[in-house]
Amino acid sequence: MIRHVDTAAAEIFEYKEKNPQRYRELIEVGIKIGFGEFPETEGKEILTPDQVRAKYKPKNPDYAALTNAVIEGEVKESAKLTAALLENGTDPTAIVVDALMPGIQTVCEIYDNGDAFVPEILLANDAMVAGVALCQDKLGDMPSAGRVASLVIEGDVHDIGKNIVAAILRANGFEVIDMGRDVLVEDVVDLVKKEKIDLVTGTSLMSTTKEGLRALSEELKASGVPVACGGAAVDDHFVETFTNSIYGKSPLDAVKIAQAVAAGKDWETVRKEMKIGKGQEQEKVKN
Ligand code: B12
Repeated sequence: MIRHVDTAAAEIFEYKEKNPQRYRELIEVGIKIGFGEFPETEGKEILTPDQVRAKYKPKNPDYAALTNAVIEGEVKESAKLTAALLENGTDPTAIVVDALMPGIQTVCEIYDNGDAFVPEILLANDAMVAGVALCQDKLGDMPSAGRVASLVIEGDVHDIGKNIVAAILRANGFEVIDMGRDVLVEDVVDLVKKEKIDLVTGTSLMSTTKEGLRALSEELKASGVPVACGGAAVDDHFVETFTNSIYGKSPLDAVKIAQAVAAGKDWETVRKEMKIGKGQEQEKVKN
């Protein structure tokens, strides 16, 4: 017996063969509509894998070679090239931000465009993590700049970005308690009660899970521990709809927020400072 769903699936696969670009756009729209968003897709350009590679390729050839090792998921090569850069005295944070991160960003965007598969992301992640681990080892024991708990919010398994944020915070002297992914608000509240924590960083990549960051921030308000919120599903407009929260876009924003909070500033002051910082950057771009 042929059911409606089989017919629909056959048509979808036929469409995928005939017009792969439009197929990808429709899948993306379908997912967003499923999450309650109705995006405008007209005119959105989808880059080819080579164009995505070119977009993220670092100018420095040594960095570019390491980025490429991450893209190809070559764990040993990534470790070898990272070790060589460290031996030359390259700053570990620069290696993570300017060489390892562009690799994973390339693969994720190619995957998002429908031109790569999940195993490729996971291999690239392994290659990135091999490099990040060496950068962290190089830093060794440093006096603690403060204590941060990092997590991906309940219902969300996307932890690649959270791992980068944790690595960059560590590279900048913060002690990071990595709580992992799909983390319950109550578990964070418990941790904050037991341990001395200066800041919590929360990540959400899905529209369905981002509300968890609101719950987390407001639950933690009484403890005086603010939440830095980031990840592709959130922006400053959303984060400013609740208290005890500061929006950050990049891992280096997480460092700025952690430094300000560890210096004793409250979440409202830090939120304002982050906005002013962003305003100045935009002015620079305009000039
Ligand atoms: C990789 C990936 C996966 C992998 C995740 C592997 C892993 N271990 O993380 C796998 C294949 C498992 C996966 C599964 C799913 N995925 Co997925 N996935 C992606 C993808 C392609 C890339 C995400 C990523 O890692 N980006 C790279 C990292 C480095 O970026 P990032 O996380 O944003 O982090 C950066 C910044 O945001 C920032 N940052 C991050 N956290 C924080 C915190 C603070 C405090 C600060 C300051 C900064 C900061 O720093 C990072 C470095 O720059 C995205 C599409 C995309 N291009 O974003 C979809 C995407 C997130 N996935 C999506 C979906 C729908 C799913 C699934 C539901 C699919 C399914 N039907 O099964 C499942 C989710 C299951 C679940 N319950 O979570 C959707 C979400 C749609 C939405 N808006 O809600 C997306 C957007 C794809 C799409 N276009 O539809 N996915």
